[in-house]
Amino acid sequence: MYDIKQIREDFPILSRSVYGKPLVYLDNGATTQKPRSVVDAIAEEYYSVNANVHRGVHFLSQQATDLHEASRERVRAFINARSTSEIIFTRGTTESINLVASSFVESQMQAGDEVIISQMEHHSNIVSWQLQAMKKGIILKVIPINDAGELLLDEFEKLITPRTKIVSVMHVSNVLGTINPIKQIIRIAHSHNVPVLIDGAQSVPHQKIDVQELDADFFVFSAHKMYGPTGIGVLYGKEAWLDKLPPYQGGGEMIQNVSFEKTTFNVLPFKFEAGTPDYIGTTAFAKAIDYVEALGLENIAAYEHELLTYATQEMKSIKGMRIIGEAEQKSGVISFLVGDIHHFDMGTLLDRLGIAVRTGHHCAEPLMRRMGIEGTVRASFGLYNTKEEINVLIEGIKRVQTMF
Ligand code: 7TS
Repeated sequence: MYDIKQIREDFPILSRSVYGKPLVYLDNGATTQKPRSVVDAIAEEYYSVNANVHRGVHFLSQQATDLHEASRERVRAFINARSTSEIIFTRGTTESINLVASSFVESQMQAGDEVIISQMEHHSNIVSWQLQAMKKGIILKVIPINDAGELLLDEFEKLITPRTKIVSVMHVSNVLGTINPIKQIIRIAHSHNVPVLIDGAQSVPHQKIDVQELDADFFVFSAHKMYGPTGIGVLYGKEAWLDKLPPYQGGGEMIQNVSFEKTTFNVLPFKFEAGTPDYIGTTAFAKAIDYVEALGLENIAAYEHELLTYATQEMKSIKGMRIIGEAEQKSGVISFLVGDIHHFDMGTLLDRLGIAVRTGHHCAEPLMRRMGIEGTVRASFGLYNTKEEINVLIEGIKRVQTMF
């Protein structure tokens, strides 16, 4: 049962007001709010368990380690990875991509080799590769999109050459809402023996992910966009690939034996986890997974789709409305511009009405250039949003319009 009233009560922040108006939080693409169970887990572990993990014989350290490793198992089951060796905890999507880009380019690529990304990528999936490309003379190729904001798959296949070593694309666009056909992309890339990294930052909170069914080689996401804590993310990688990649950072936890002459590295997943991990964060992250799984990702997806359909229909009735991103397969993200009202003005005035939306280029400047705009206003939905809130947004947009 999708009891929206109960759900909203689980998120204390949703009942606060902003400028004397009830908060309407529509910036879930940037980060989601946290249910009580997630926040409580953080306090409880600090109050009653806290100790560093993987290194103590004492009781608390064992208990903290058990909680931390149970969270890894929780993540494994959540995305249906084969083994916990394939689940690396990172600081977030950005760090996960940087890890793969750094270790993959270093060990698997030569000058003149190619990486394929897409026109709609978040800067984290552009700049991470660019930084490595500059060092080694790697070429970045870009899958183009159509005006609706969909990847051109025929063009994608044409970009693949014998020098293509990896494809790195987002699952769901944080700007357009487009759900990319990643299963097809992975199939095409694999038919040329090219591995694929999927940036799942905007998909994991909204649909069921099965990394084995997708056959993704790497899959990355952030806890904070799925009702979990900040500072925790995941790099899933197939064991065969992770075994081939060198460590990303050096330090404690990631070693087996160290001498000044030679150091041997720890087994997976610890080889990629240098230093004290955010073991409190991972416990809270597991609670966030419990939360979305209790509701059911299929139910969340269906509910959010209903919100998207309703909001799209209502927004289209506004004069001068231009929706950026009209892909057939779309997630709960609506980017828009109204008449010649600047996105920043629209966002600022909506904020005064208690409505939190994001404005700007959304860390996707190349996409903005492709769409011929500087930025958008973006409303992005989460599992706790309501049609009433969408009505407030629509009325808000109309009110802003009358001011211009
Ligand atoms: N990839 C995608 C598709 C994203 O949407 C984001 C963040 C990231 C990567 C980076 O995630 P992080 O957790 O490492 O920061 N996107 C947004 C957004 O749309 N508004 O604020 C952050």
